[in-house]
Amino acid sequence: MRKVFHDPALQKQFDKDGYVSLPFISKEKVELLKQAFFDTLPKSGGQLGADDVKNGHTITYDFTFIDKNPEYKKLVFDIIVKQFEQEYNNVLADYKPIIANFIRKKTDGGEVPLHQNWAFVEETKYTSVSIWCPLVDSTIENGTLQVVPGSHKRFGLQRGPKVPWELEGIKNEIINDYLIPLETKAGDCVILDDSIIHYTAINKTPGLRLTIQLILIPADTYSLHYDLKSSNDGEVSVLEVDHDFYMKFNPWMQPSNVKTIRKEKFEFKPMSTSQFEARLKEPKIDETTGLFAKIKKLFLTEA
Ligand SMILES: O=C(O)CCC(=O)C(=O)O
Repeated sequence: MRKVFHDPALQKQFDKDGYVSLPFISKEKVELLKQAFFDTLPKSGGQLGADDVKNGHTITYDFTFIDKNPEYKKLVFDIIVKQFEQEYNNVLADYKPIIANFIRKKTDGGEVPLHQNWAFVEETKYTSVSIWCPLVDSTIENGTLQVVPGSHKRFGLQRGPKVPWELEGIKNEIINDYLIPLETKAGDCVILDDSIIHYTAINKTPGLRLTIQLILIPADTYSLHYDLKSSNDGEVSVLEVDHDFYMKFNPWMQPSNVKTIRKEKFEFKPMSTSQFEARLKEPKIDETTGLFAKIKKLFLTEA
């Protein structure tokens, strides 16, 4: 498995839990980025809303990614990468950024439903990460990040905007019984495996709750995107995409002009809570494939 961190201690903790928390940017950068969020807002094209998306569901979250103006998305990406670059190069083992978000929760709003981030790389060999860095102290009251520790690389391996999620039916049970909140000071960060199960609640405070998410992939691999045309197809397309694709793309759009790497069989198998519980204790997908797993298996058989 390709490593994520320079530091073996961070790598070990990340392999076990699916995330690590650490100090990240200076107070000056926190202020600069907060200012940049408000300064650039006039260039925003507005968020996609219920009228723009097919199923008409209300969108409860406010992410740069679903802004209508690709130029604004690019601007935000450049600003965030410029401020984060030195810090992530110090910590991550040769990673490149592909998507950047400001995420804002206004008072009494901003819930981000329980989810795993999309798959961005071949996850049996590589790991994509999100650097989640709040620009104000992030607390349980204002809707901090909550994760299911150890849930990375175990669930929903074919993840994309239109692919149904095997845990959809047990979301409430997971929210009630398995999450732990990661209260995080402004400028500190959580680096998470994009396959970890996570959630953020509404902001119950009068104050602003503003955070950054920067998604990065190993510099030596391509970025992929899982696309499902229709749920009765029985297969998903794995597309090769890049940073530029994501600047123009939104979750309700049909991808076009992109290379198909392969098609994979897709079977929707909703999980029960007991299956979920059992899967949490089983090996991760990167422990069950590849040479490393074969060697481990050999040792186990011979022991
Ligand atoms: O900060 C939030 O509210 C959502 C964060 C999130 O879902 C992510 O970074 O993937």
